[in-house]
Formats: sequence, structure tokens, C-alpha cells
Amino acid sequence: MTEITITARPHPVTWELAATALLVIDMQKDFLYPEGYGALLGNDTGLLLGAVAPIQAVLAAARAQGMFVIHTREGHPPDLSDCPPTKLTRWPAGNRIGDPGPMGRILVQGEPGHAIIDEVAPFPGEIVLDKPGKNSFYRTPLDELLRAQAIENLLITGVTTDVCCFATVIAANDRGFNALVLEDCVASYSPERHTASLETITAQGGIFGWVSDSAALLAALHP
Ligand code: C5J
Repeated sequence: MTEITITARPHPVTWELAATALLVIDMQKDFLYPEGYGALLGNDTGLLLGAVAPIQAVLAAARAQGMFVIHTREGHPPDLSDCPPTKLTRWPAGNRIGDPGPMGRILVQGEPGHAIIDEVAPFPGEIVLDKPGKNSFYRTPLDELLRAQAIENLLITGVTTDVCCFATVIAANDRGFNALVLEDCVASYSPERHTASLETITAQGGIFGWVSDSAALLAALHP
């Protein structure tokens, strides 16, 4: 049994290492590259790139510790059968999920844009979950996979802070998992929404969870 104490806000956490998993959320070309879905919605994808190197460092440390690592990808099968009509029609035709783009059909499984960027590519044996929603638990086996490994605590990394990372933290909290967001390992198309999301998570004594950073995690793993 190895416990780690991570400096965090609103207060430090002490967690059993074997009960702690690393979640890398939606580090896909469609969100991070200027030819993808994120850019199509009018966002500056460059704002997400700062999270790549810290995630690489955290992934390396987690792998060295034998930590349970799960990657997610947001997207839909080619027939879009699990994409709710509301997720399609909210944007004009041409800018919709399933429409053709420079990296293939937008947010469609198997298309180049749906892939995880090479810098944080999953290692063989690491779980990659395809999810149709923002919250990583929705219509995925994430809950069962975590419970099968006796995981109680989640380290949250990936994109975007205020959408899929935030939605996943809220869902994790309701399901009884502790969630700690590494703030330099998540990024948003809006610095204001990034900050607001992290403030919301830690408000009221940690209403949804905790916020820390990669340096604090690395220090906890290598005291
Ligand atoms: C978005 C995500 N922003 N992964 N997805 O639509 O945050």
C-alpha cells in the first residue's frame, strides 16, 4: 500500500496510489488541430496546445508507477446512430458532426480527425473509450472499468476544461469517485471559462473535487 499526498485546492489530498487512475480526455486532432471540429465552431485551437507537454510528463510518471490509464475520444460511428439530433442541428449544415472536413468527417470514428494526437498516443494495453457525449461516463463502460480495478480517485487531464473535463468531474462526483483536475493538463478555448470551471469545482470546500497541477503530482509521486 502506497499513499500519495498531493498539494491541491481547496486542500491537499492523500490517496492510495493503487486506487488512483489517470484519465486523459479527448486529446483528439478534431479538438487540437486548426482543421478540426473545434476550429469549425470558431475556436482558437492554439489555446489547447499548452496542455500537451504537461500531459506527456504526467503520462510518463503514471506509466512508470503502473497507474491505471484511460483515454477517451468523443465521436460517433459513421451512421451517427448514437448522436442525438440536438447535437447535430444546433449548428448550420457544413459545420456539423459527420460533415466532411480537411481531416475527414467531423468527430466520426475512424476518421483522421477523430484520432488522439501522436504526442499523447495511448500505449498498447491502455484503455481507449469512445464516448458519444461530453461526460465520459455517459454510454461508456468507464464506471465498471474503474470499479473492477478498485479505483476511487481520478486524475483529470485533457480537453476541454469547461466541456468534457468539467462534465466528467461532475459525473464522477455523483458516482462517488474523487476527481482532481491538473490545471496545466487541461485547456479550454476560453481562458475565462477554464478559470471559472476550476473555481466552480473547488468552491464551497471542494463541491465537485480538487484542483492541482502536474508539478504537484510529480512531487507527490517522487517525494
Ligand atoms: C467539446 C470536449 N468541447 N471534448 N468537447 O465539444 O470538450
